[in-house]
Amino acid sequence: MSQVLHCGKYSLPLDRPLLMGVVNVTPDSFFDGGHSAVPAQAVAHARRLIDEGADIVDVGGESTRPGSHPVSPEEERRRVLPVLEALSDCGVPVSIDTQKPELMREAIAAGADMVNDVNAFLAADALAAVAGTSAALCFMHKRGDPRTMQDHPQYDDVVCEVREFLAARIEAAVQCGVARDRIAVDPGFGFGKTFEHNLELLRALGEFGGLGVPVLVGMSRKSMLGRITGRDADERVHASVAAAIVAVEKGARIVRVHDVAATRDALAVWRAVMGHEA
Ligand code: HH2
Repeated sequence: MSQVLHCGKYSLPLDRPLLMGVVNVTPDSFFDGGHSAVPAQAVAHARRLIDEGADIVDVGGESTRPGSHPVSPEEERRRVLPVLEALSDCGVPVSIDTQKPELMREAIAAGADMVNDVNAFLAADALAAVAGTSAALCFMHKRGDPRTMQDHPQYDDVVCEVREFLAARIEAAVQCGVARDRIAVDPGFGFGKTFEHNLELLRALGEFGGLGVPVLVGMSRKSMLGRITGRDADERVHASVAAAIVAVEKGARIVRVHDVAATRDALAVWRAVMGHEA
């Protein structure tokens, strides 16, 4: 695997776990909906996460929580473009979390360094929108769409099926001219998976290392952690930090989190114990 992830204007070293801080410019995200719904609030939140140690900030204008409804392209654009423009000089790569090819293009023109697509660039034109740029691509696995994805998801072998899907998406990107050192993959915790599927994927995360690109994991505040702890999303910080550490221990190179400061401190302890420099 490459030792760096090429990400627009940046090259991110992969020899230590990277923190991707979540910035949801939405009224309805499952945890932080409404906290940063106005662009100025979202920019301030992103800058706070960067001060806390975020290596990447991931800006999204459409909730993908189970049961959510899609937003129009105009509305998504209105939410995120001013935020991306304001963050273009923020000092860390800015990622756009979108499934819409047109917005991918506009976001990159506005300064985005990475495109994080929970639909794995399956929309017509999505790969073409990003391939010819220098932006990094994160391919996430999901089954179904947010409205129905948690209605009895079924797999014969969830680990094998998710891994093969991601391997095929990497090859599709490479065929379009995307260098492997611009690619990250994500098993997509909570996206068309039962609680048991999520745990199976986490236990087997090491098997995704063979894909040859960095693995990104997002479990922060998600309902699988509520199921384990019995706590609501606003009380899941400790569980989220624990999940991030387990993911890194199992080989994740990037963790997508709402709580950057807490996760950064926990990762610093983990790195010290593992004999890495602080
Ligand atoms: N999870 C969410 C959104 N984007 N992207 C990747 N690569 N991996 C994830 O696990 C992932 C993601 C959902 O979390 P959040 O953005 O906090 O909530 P919402 O979709 O309700 O805005």
